[in-house]
Amino acid sequence: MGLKVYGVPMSACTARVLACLHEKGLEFEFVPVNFFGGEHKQPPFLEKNPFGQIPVLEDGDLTLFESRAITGYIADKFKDTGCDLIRHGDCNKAAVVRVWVEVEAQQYNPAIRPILYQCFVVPLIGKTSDQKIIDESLEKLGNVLDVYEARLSKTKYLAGDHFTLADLNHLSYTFYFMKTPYASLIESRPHVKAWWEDISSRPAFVKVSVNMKFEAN
Ligand code: GS8
Repeated sequence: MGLKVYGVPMSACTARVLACLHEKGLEFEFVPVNFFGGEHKQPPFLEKNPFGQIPVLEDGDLTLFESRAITGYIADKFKDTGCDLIRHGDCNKAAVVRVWVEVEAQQYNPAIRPILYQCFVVPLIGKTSDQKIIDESLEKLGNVLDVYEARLSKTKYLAGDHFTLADLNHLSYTFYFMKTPYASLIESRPHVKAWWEDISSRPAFVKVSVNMKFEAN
């Protein structure tokens, strides 16, 4: 019984998990969910994730949801395969990785997610984007990116001089953000821009991003 991912390739949270699996060079089965048909809200899928969201990972008898918990699990379980995404050999370095994993989840994600929702999802369901939400979120995101700019002027990656789970967890939302009219928030900060160009060109993510096909309105 191998690894199974349930999701949709264009979904950013699914892409986060796929990027991690490819980074580790792991074999897995991808099980497409009929998202637009509402399969994730039906009982068989709700047994895997009672919140009715993709992605889900199955590893034998273990079923996991929440993409960041899944990437953390993959990084822990397969720590000796591919690059060590949590710096397991050094407790202090691992703690710094976990700090920046939390920064992505607690600071970056709440700022960037509403912008992506307004630019990609709202037009898809035939509604008009709310520019006030976008503007407020852009301001929040700019403040977070100022911290990143200062950090990345000292270290190549967020948790130090090695690519880690902290960087990986940023990939899929930032990929879609760069397709919005607001990409200058990244491009105008030289260290953030260099970091983005570096992490987004990693072969594992390139493999995933070719299937991320949402278009911004
Ligand atoms: C969010 C998953 C999510 O929003 C995670 O896995 O990181 N915190 C969770 N999934 C969306 C698809 S976009 O990637 C989803 O399933 N939405 C349907 C819904 O919320 O009803």
